[in-house]
Amino acid sequence: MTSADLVRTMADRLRDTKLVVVANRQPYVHEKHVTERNGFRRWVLRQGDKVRINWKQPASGLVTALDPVMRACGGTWVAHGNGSGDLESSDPSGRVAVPPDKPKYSLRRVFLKQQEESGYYYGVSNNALWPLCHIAYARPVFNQSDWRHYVEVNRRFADVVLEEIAGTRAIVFVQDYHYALLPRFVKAARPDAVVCQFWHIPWPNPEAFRILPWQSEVLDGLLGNDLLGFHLQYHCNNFLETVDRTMEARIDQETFSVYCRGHRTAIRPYPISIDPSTWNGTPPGTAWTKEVAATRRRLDVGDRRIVMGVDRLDYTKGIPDRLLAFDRFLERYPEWRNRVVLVQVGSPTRDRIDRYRDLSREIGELVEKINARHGMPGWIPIVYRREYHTPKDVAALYRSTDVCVVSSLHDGMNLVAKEFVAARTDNRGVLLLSKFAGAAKELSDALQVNPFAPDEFAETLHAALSMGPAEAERRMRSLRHQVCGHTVFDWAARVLSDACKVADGR
Ligand code: GDG
Repeated sequence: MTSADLVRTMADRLRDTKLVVVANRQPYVHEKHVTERNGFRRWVLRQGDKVRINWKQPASGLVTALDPVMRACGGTWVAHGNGSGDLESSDPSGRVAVPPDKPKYSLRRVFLKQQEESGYYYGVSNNALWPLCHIAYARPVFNQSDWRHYVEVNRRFADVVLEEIAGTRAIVFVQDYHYALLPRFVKAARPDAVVCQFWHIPWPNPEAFRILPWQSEVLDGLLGNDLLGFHLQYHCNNFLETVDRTMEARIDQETFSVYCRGHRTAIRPYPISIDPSTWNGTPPGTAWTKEVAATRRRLDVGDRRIVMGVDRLDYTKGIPDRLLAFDRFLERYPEWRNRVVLVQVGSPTRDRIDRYRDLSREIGELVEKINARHGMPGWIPIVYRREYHTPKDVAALYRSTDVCVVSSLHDGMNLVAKEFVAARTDNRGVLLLSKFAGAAKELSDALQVNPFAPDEFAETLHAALSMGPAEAERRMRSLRHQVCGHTVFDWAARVLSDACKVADGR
């Protein structure tokens, strides 16, 4: 399904219903840049300085998935305004039309105090719920003061949603673990509104979940939804089992529903995807060849083979495991020395949390160590770029690489795997994919690997680099068939159609 198909499918159904998306992440961030008279950049303003406000799209799977949907359907996206130029670029109530260069929908920014952001976003969301839901052996941190901010911020966002849907039929589509309590708050004030939520990360088994001090509050909040979606049936099963063990609720295994306090919540799998048309713009031919040549020159890799990873610098993505596997691969297969380069693109993220800073340090040290161990004059085995890349650069990297490695220790879905496949209109390139990424379920023609097992990982790298062109092409064709046939618009149409069915039943 394309964006136009989604508009056709949903426009009629949503005609008299307002769509409101709630997500921590905003789809467009405005940043202030201060330029001194002599052209240098500074952050403290002085007289005579020029302030420019630029906007960009943040690196996020969620934004990648939902912005095309909102551009297609219209409505309002409620999000945390965290950019240095957000306040100035919004109206007094925090609204701004987006995309800024071609407005299609409204962004309503909620501005938070530093302690609120600290407790709700860094504390509960990313230092408690994120490690709790990912089995990546990082211990969750639970602070009562963070929890108080989480409750307050959920309440603030719920109030803004209620303002946005006042006097109108509405479908409220809540994103992720930052808003486990909001559905109940909205539902209590507006029982007629359809509230649905998509949980973009895995749901753990009940044993892992039961250490959460606020488990009843979180589950009660989520059961305020009419519809709750996860990427995989497996995550839905974990959720139902968790509710069964924790709450006074009736589980209907036939319809995958929970009945609690007289309200029904349907639990459904909706594997998320991407918009292939944003990745397959360059057809094989002259432009492609030029782009690849320019990318190779920029990376200074000569004519060596490229193995590549593109990730947010998150400990669930298995980046150190990938580097260690590459180290072992070079040790075992010295014939590949000077013939291959691992390009690792790491976009900094959540760097106010110690564990993320530690990870960044660990990756930097590992890269240095491995390069020192194997490198030789004229060959640096690992090229590490710790910075945000533009979407155009990411696409060029996908097209230039021989092997794309996604080695998540645990991942709800993983969109990089799907983007890489979508970008390969030449039907070349090999995808090496962790068994523990949700995407592994659909992308069975990828070479699958257990990232916790360095020997197996090193062997799979060797298999990927040694794969013959016919087999690589057969696999890539099949992967492309899967990804291009199940787009983010199919995902959105399925969730929103199910939400509309709930609305029709009212
Ligand atoms: C969650 C779940 C689920 C990365 N670096 C740059 C950049 N990226 C983009 C990639 C991709 C996205 O970020 C990352 O996708 P993931 O799927 O790995 O997402 P998470 O952020 O962990 O998100 C995940 C997803 O939600 C959707 O439900 O798949 O399992 O954890 O789009 O391209 N983009 C740009 N520059 C970078 O440097 N432009």
